[in-house]
Amino acid sequence: MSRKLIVATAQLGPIGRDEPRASAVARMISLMEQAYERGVKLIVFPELALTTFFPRWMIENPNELATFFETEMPSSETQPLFDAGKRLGMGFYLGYAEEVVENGTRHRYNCSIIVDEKGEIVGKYRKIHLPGHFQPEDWRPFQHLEKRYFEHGNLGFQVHDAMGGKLGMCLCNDRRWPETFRVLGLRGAELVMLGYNTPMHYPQAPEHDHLQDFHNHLSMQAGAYANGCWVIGTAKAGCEEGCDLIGGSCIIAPTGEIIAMTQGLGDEIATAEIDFDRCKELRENVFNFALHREPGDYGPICEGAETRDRMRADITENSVFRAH
Ligand code: ING
Repeated sequence: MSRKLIVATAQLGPIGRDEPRASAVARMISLMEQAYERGVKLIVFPELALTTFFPRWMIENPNELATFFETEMPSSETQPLFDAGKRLGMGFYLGYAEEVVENGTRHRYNCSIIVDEKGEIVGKYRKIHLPGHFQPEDWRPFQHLEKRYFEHGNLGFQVHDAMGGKLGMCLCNDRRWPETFRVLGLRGAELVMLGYNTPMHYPQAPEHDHLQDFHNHLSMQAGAYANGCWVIGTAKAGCEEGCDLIGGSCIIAPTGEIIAMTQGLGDEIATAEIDFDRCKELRENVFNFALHREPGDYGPICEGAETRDRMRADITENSVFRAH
């Protein structure tokens, strides 16, 4: 029995700093209903899909910063999204800022979940590659304070059996690191879902600004091809609070081909039928890991943790997320 599924990338245009979650949720439900008309069973929303991309600002007031985080999922504000999924028989990937208390300590993560067609959360991921910086830097036209507001994700790269396939997740900057897709591929992912908020302007290397769309697709297409998996990447796009974010939300086949893509920078779906069984065309041949990989020669890929830990200790020492 073939394992085909009609899927959608559900791109969102800008979300205002003061836009209520109910507004973002209503916009996502509208995209779900459009997708339903096309027989979609699984839809992928962006990273931080409930709020504006708040790491672009230094937010001094802890009470204001707290307003960008979800302390429960679903909450009364997000429950309508779960209800719509159940009503439409549609699973979804949702990115949001998570606040949890574990052993009496508050932790904050840039997070995503998979919710199945019955409205059950079947997987959670916490962003591992946090880009940007910890201290605000006034030379920048906008900040990128993910290292300040979020902790390094502690759930690893996992694969979840749901919607008839093996589903993996990551978030935004993760897609630029081949290790992300390779770990998910080694764990059998047949579809990797990810959301992103990617500014067109990269302050440290403005000479690359015109390459942001290319690097976006290059990263995801390479990940799909080298691991024989489908990839759905979904943007929060457009000019959000004065910051231009790229679009280019797309569905990519295990061959690396982009088979569907959004055209604009607003709320928009692009859909396609995927077949999980097509992964075999790569995974049983050119990327037959058991037959062709040479892990004995890959040692350096897993070295360097001590340097990272030293740097991270410094960040945690000064962190704002330490419980007050
Ligand atoms: N955003 C960006 C991303 O990785 C970035 C940060 C932009 C890095 C451009 C490099 C170049 O797409 C997030 N949220 O990770």
